[in-house]
Amino acid sequence: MVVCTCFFSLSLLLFLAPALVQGGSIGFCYGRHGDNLPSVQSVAQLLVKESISKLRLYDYDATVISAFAGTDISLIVTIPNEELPNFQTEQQADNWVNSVVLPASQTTKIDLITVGVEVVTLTPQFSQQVLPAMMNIHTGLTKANLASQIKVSTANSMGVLETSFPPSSGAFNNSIAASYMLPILDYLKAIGSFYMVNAYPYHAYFAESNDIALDYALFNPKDPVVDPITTLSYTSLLAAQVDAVYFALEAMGHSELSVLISESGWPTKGDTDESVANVQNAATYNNNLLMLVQNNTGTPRRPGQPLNVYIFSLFNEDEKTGKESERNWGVFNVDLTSIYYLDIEGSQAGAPQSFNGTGATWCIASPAASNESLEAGLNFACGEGNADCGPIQPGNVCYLPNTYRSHASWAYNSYYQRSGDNNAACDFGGSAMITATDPSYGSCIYPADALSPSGNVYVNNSTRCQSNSTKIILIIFLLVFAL
Ligand SMILES: *[C@@H]1O[C@H](CO)[C@@H](O)[C@H](O)[C@H]1NC(C)=O
Ligand SMILES: *[C@@H]1O[C@H](CO)[C@@H](O)[C@H](O)[C@H]1NC(C)=O
Ligand SMILES: *[C@@H]1O[C@H](CO)[C@@H](O)[C@H](O)[C@H]1NC(C)=O
Ligand SMILES: *[C@@H]1O[C@H](CO)[C@@H](O)[C@H](O)[C@H]1NC(C)=O
Ligand SMILES: *[C@@H]1O[C@H](CO)[C@@H](O)[C@H](O)[C@H]1NC(C)=O
Ligand SMILES: *[C@@H]1O[C@H](CO)[C@@H](O)[C@H](O)[C@H]1NC(C)=O
Ligand SMILES: CC(=O)N[C@H]1CO[C@H](CO)[C@@H](O)[C@@H]1O
Repeated sequence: MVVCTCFFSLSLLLFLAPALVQGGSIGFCYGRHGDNLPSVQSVAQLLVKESISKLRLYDYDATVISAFAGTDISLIVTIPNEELPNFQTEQQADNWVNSVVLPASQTTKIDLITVGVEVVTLTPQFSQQVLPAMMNIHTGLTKANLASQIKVSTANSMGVLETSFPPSSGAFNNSIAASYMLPILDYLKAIGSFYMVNAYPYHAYFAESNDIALDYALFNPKDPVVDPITTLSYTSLLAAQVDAVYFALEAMGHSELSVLISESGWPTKGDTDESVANVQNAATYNNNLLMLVQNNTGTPRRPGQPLNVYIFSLFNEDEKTGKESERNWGVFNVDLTSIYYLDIEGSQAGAPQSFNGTGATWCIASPAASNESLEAGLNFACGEGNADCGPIQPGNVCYLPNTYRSHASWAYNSYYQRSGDNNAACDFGGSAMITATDPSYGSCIYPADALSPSGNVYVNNSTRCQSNSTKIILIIFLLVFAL
């Protein structure tokens, strides 16, 4: 059938795409404030399996670092804020470099050392110790011949900006601009390092939900926000935040610095006043964030400049305090299955170009599930689960491909939709996962939940192929661009 042909050629093209799109990188943050977290060794295996090659640690624990020895995973390690006083002399920093970094660097890739995290906003009492510690550590790395491979920086929150909207008004808080920020920026320039920012559209949206559209926070470009001064058009709050930082850097005479997004993400669960913290929005945000990186579009102020992003976070952290959302930023369950589908390699054939956060969710077989668990889940769903398993019977529209994964996905989704999208109904012994990507293919149209906007999900044949053609134009564009 015509429909099928256009989909198959589409997938072939999409598989080529990731290799052509180069520049930006995607990593994960590995927060460990949990009492139920998997072993570091199994985390290393998970990253290898998921082709995740960058990881940000929040300390410099030697046993954690060594779990990544011999892998292609490169690490960011961190000097925690309260340890900054221990790095105030060259001798102290040399000792640390020689006892921690140098031995680890023989077997483990280390990219960068973060000297304090959000120090001015979280622990201002240590502010004056950040730059001396950065200098001493960089000097120690130089003596150990490691300075060319390991950069040194410090991570800031968006809170160091006095203004961030419109992006062109981006400026550092006056009370720290000259005294704190400028000397650090001068030093970052001198050593060729990045400006690191933890950027959370979730927090900005949560603080100002009257003024910020959820679609905009989730990268859905329906109503772009135009900067009245530059007339640059923003389709996402994250891009606006990053550009506000670029404008602030420019205002300090540091347009040469590159921004590294050292944290960003979206929580899957929150308190009752945090209803936008849910699996659907988290899947939407993070998949669109990945697409922004893979698209290589950069930001309006820095078009085409590769974005390097660390997604916060690998796991939920049950020992964190504060609002419910604080404990629920994870992408993976502690049993290492995914909480939701994340297109880490950008190879997802047939995915919509942009997820709509207020749109639908589906339940499908987890890529990690064994045939045995899928068979058991399938038998349950089609048996006592009462799922609609007609379409996967021989000769019917969803019979092919005749695999456990494909049949289980259909049956799981049917069961999930009939349960009214209850997250608990998408489990099947851990062999199932929720996704915000429509799993439909050809004439096999997966039903979606009641939340889904009509036309977006229950598409008929002609609308499916319209979306193919836009996708193909995108791919052709990327091919031309790559040449
Ligand atoms: C700027 O920093 C000062 C001192 O830390 C703080 O009191 C003030 O609220 C900050 N201003 C903004 C707009 O964040
Ligand atoms: C996303 O879906 C919601 C709910 O149907 C709709 O109101 C909104 O316009 C959609 N956004 C985009 C960008 O399509
Ligand atoms: C990626 O690029 C496509 C085509 O330019 C665009 O439609 C889509 O919105 C972009 N997605 C993101 C998240 O930037
Ligand atoms: C799982 O089953 C599919 C057929 O449904 C088969 O192609 C595949 O090889 C099986 N995988 C394993 C690991 O046995
Ligand atoms: C299919 O979608 C097109 C475009 O939205 C619409 O004009 C047409 O009536 C639809 N056909 C059916 C059978 O629903
Ligand atoms: C798609 O087209 C095929 C062949 O024309 C038809 O059998 C099928 O019912 C259509 N599916 C939908 C969802 O309209
Ligand atoms: C660009 C492209 O090949 N689009 C195709 C998508 O599917 C429709 C319906 O089969 C075709 O007519 C288009 O040519």
